[in-house]
Parts: sequence; structure tokens; C-alpha cells
Amino acid sequence: MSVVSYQLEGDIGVIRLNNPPVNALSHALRSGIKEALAQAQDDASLALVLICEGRTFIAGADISEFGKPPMLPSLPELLNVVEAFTKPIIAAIHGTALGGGLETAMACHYRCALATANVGLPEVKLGLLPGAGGTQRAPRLVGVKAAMDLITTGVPISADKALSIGLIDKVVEGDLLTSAIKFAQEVIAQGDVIRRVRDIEVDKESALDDFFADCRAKLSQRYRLQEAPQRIVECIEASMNKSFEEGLKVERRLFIECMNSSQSAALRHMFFAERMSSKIKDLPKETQLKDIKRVGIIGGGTMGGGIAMNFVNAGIPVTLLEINDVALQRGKDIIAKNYAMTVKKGKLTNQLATQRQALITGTTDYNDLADMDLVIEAVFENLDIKKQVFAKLDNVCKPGAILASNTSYQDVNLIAESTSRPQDVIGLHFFSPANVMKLLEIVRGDKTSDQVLATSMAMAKTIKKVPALSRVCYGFIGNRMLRQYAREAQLCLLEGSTPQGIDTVMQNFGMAMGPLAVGDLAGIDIGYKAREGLTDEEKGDVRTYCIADALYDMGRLGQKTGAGYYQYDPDTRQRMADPVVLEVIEAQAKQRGVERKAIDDETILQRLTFALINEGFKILEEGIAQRPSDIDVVYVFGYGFPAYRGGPMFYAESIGLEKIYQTICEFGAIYGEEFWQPAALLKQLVEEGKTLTQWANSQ
Ligand code: 3H9
Repeated sequence: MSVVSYQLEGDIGVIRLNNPPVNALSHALRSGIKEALAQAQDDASLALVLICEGRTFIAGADISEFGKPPMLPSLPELLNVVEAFTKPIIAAIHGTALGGGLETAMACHYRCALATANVGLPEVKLGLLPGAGGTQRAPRLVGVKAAMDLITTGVPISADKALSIGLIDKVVEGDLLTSAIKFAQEVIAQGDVIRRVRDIEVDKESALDDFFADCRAKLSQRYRLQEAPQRIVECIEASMNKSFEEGLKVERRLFIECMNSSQSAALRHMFFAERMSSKIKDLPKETQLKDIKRVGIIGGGTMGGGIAMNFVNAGIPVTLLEINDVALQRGKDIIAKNYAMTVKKGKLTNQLATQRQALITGTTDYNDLADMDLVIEAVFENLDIKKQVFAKLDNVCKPGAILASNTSYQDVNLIAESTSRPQDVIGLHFFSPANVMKLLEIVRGDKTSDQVLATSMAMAKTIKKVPALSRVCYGFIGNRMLRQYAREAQLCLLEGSTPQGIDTVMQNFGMAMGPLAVGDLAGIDIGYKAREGLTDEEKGDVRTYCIADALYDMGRLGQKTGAGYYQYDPDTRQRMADPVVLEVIEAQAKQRGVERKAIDDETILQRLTFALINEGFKILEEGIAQRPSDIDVVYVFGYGFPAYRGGPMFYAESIGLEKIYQTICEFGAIYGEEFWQPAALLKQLVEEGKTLTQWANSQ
């Protein structure tokens, strides 16, 4: 079936697009529109309506065509034809008109939309800029300032908002086609009907003096180290200072630069990785989902409270269980404080915050969890305690309820064994703060049923999380890899670097925070307590934690005590280097017989990132992660890895596996083979001359 059809309805020609799932502007769609226009040129139509079938108007260019040889007509070329058309064209928008979709609508002569529709230019999120006239047409329609907001945030706006800024002409109700045809007839009745956006003068007054310099400065902070936002400013500046044609040329040049950039390649990879991660390879498509209408959460601490907020935000009532009324009240207070902060930031109304909190019921009695469809345990990270909780849940919960643990490390199989229904047990590992962080690591036990898995995946989407599936191992995907990264940070400290030296390297790489600053934020006691229960063998080489232990012994637990790897200004929380820490490091190095020498930035970067990557390969070869891109999802959404580097495994591919393998072998010789053993899969791919993508595609 053709993706574009054209039909005359009275004196209105209707171009219908039908390219599921989101009417992306594939080559077939672009060609189809061009052909439909050619047909309409010569028929009896007086005006045209461009409308889409399915769940949405055009969601943009077809991202899967990017990076491949271009196929004509290109979108900019097609949109010039649309705009130049001699009969008025009305875009009829439902769902979302995004990127090239909104650009198509802006090239039409009029735009109407259902009130439920959203429109936006989200290209910046893909490391791109609107490349089909969007940077030139948007400022003409809505002014320079509003266009700058729309294009640099990438956040879609509602139809009403779009109407209020002049981006669309009409919000319609009822049947979209009927309304759009009526609108087209009104347009014809007006007589002077062709209104081209290119002919509008850009309102120069809307961007005075330092406007563009200010934008550049703000964007370099908001999108640290990213190129596309700065190029967007250049395009919008051109819309004001140059003719439409010249502006289009600037846009074209900068769009191509973006398209060819490694940042955009990485962000496009993340776009598909995020969507892929919710797909479980061996799960039958017809797996029935369970209904999740009521959720129980055990533990009302920061974690449990944050998890509860996710569900009530999605309208799902939560029963929060704590050991006594005092703890319960403390938990509710934390939640209330979080909501109050959200209200203060203007992200939620007071009324909604109250409504959501009203969906939380507190209890200290396990029997109150009897009717829950899903119960998530978020108690202290101790296997015995968790097993006791699950044994209790097994006694009280209704048959078929999903029993989940929010453990970050513990063996989900052992937890499952403490119940008579291991098929219903799963790990749901939220990341702190759980009401903010997007990642949800879903840990599949050996006996977890398909239905429980599929339901958990779907539930993640309901509460707006990005899920990634992991099999059981110590620390699952994320924390298992993190251990190797943290190991190298500690060894670099001991061997010659400083906390600020290491953190600066990793921040310049693009990490949200460096590993030592993260250690101070999380608390140095966390790692210490986690090691307490371990044997010396399990703890690993003492050099990998002796500095942390020494700081712990001094009561330097991180930000909460005002000092850790850094000292913190009590008022501003600003971190500062602390000479005492250097003394601690030097004393530890002396005690362990390590001679400290300066380590260059490149080596620090390679030691930390290659340690992460090598463990990622081990996780893949053991089948802990389904695919490399799932690991990328875990690191980008859970650990602040820069999305514009595409996650650790995409980054590995961009460096080249051979280089990584060789470096790891060299590191083994220099720093010790006890730390540096290349993963078997990495070695195998290098020997076979294969890329990770080739390997993933063959699985
Ligand atoms: C652009 O337009 C550049 C132009 O300025 C210049 C050109 C010269 N292409 O998200 P979902 C797939 S850049 C190809 O799960 P939802 C997606 O992979 C583009 N495929 O659904 C998934 O596939 P699968 C600017 C696309 O309902 C399926 O559709 N536009 C595209 O949660 C369903 O997607 C954007 O950045 C695409 N453009 O959300 C908008 N979009 O089923 C990107 C989606 O195999 N899209 N797919 O996993 C979105 O934001 C969301 O998909 C949308 C629907 C909100 C539309």
C-alpha cells in the first residue's frame, strides 16, 4: 500500500500520509508528497489539506535514513516546492508534529491542530538543528526569542501555546479532516490566500543588544561541550541578519556539519538504544500483561519515598510500609518535602501535589499489602533482611502479585528462593533520587516468569522510566561496571593523581560529575559499609580502597560531614581541594610501597573508561546484558555518562576495539594483570576483525 494517497473531496484536495508508526518522512513519503502535489497542480482543487493517518502527524525526518546516501527529493527541496505551491495548503495536525514534521507544517500556508496535539523542534536532542528551513521559518512566525526557546530546548509545546505565539493559525475540535476542510474553505473565501512564511519580516526588535551572546553563554552551560546548540544560535542569528535564501544556506551548511558530527551519531544511537532497551529478545510477543493498579512499597526512606512518587505521579495508589509510625511519618515528610520543592520550582501546582500525596497510604502492617498487584522492597541492602521481607510477602500477598526487590547488588535468585513463588520475583533497581533518575534496571531472576518480566517492562514506561534488562550478577550491569571504574579512580589517586585532577578529566570528557565528587555526594561510608560484610578476597586488592577507608576512619564521609575527598563550604557547598587529603593519599602510597608519579590526563581517561568498557564486554559475553546498547542506556540514564558520546560501548566502538584491546594489554604489563585482563569477547572480536555492532547483529 502506498504511504501517500491523494483524493479530491469537493473542491479540496486531500493528501493523506500513512507511514506507521509515526509518519516519519522517509524517502517514499517525500516522493509521494511530491507526486501528490504534481497531481493537485492540474486538478480542480482550490486548496489542499495535508493530513496523517495513525497516531500522529509527521514525527520528523526518518532518523534511520541519516548517515546513509541521500535520496532525492531531500526534505528542504520538497518543502520549497510545498511553500511555492500556487494553491493554499493547510496542514492538519494531530498527535505530534515534530522536527521535519513541524517544518513541513511551517512550509504549508496555514496550520490547524487538534487541541490535544503538540508541536516542537526536538532536533537538538539528536545533536542536530532543524535542517529543512525550521531555523529560518520559526523566527519569522513566532519571533526570534520564542524560536530560540523552541529550537534550543527541543521541548514540544501544546496546540494552545502554539496558537498563542503564532506558530499555528487555529485550534480545532471534533473530526480533524472535517475541521481542516472547513478551514480550507474559509481560506478560499478570503480571496488573498497564499501566505508564505518566507515573506514575513523577522521582528528584529525581539532580539536586542547582547541577546545572541547571552544565548551562547547560557547554552554552553546547559549543553556543556555540545556543538549543535551553538550552531542553532548561528542559524537564528542568520534569520535576522540575512535574506531567507541566505539564511537557508547557513542552515544547510551547519545542519550537514551536525549530521556528520560524532556527537549526533552518538545521540541518534541513544535514540534507538532507548527504544530498543524495552524489548526482550526471548519473550513471546503474545505474553499477557498483568494489571498494576495498586502498589506496595516497603521502606519509606529516600529510596522508597522516591519510588512511591513515581507511581502516584502516574495515578497509581501506593501503600507505604514502615517498621513504626515514626519512620512512616519521616518517610511521608520526605515525600512532602520533595513535592514542595517541585511546586516551588513551578513544575507542579499545589493542587496536583496534594492530590498525588493523597494517593499514598501509610501502614506498619504487612497484611495491608494483601491486595497489592506489585510490591517493591526498598529496605537496607542486606541479603538476610531482604529474605525475611520476601518470606513475609509470600505469606500475605495475593497469588500472582509481583514481588520486586530494589536491591543494587544482592542475588535476586536467593531472594526469590525465600518465597514459594520465585516466578513472581524480580529485581527493580531504581536509581537515586528515584523520582528523578530515568533509569530502571530490571533484574531477571533464573525463574522470573515471562509475564512478570513483560509487565515490569510495560510498567517502566507507565512511570516514565527507561528500562534496561540485566541478568543476576553482583552489582548487575551498572554497579558491576562502576566498581572497575571506581577501582581505577582509586589507583590513579594512589599512584600520583589528585581528586580534582581525576574529576576534571572526567568532567571534561562530559561526565556529569567526576568519580571522587560522586563519592562525596553518595557518602564515603556507603562503600565502606558495603565492604564490611565481605571477605578479604571479595574486597579485592587493598590498594583499591585504602584511601577511602582512611578518609572514613577520619570521619570524612563526604558532603554530609563537610569533607571527604574535598572540603565543602558550609554555606555554598562549593567544593575545594584539601591539602589534608593529599597527605592521606601520600601516607597510604608510602604504606603500600607505591611511588607516586604524575599521571597525564589521557592516561587517566583511558584507565577509567577502558576499565568500564572491559567490564561491559565481560557482561556481554556472560549474557548479563542483552545487547551493547542496553549497557549504553544504563550508563547514560543512570550514571551521567555523556549521551553525546553514546554510552561506554558506543564510545568503545568509536575508538576502535583494537586500540582498546592493545591498551588494556599494555596496562596489564604496567599496572598489573590482576587489574587488567582483556575480556574474552573483546579479544575474540579483535582477532576476528569484527565490530561490536556486527557481533550484536549476529546474536
Ligand atoms: C529531523 O526531523 C531533521 C529535520 O529537521 C531535517 C531533515 C533534513 N524516524 O518513540 P516511540 C520509531 S530529526 C525513524 O517508541 P512514542 C521509533 O524508533 C527528527 N523512526 O513512540 C520506534 O520504533 P520501534 C526529529 C522513528 O509513541 C517507533 O517509531 N523528530 C522516528 O513513545 C515508535 O516510537 C524527532 O526527534 C523517526 N523520526 O513516541 C521525534 N520517530 O517501534 C522522534 C520514532 O521499532 N520521535 N521512530 O522501536 C519521538 O519523539 C517519538 O517517537 C514520538 C512518539 C513522540 C513521535
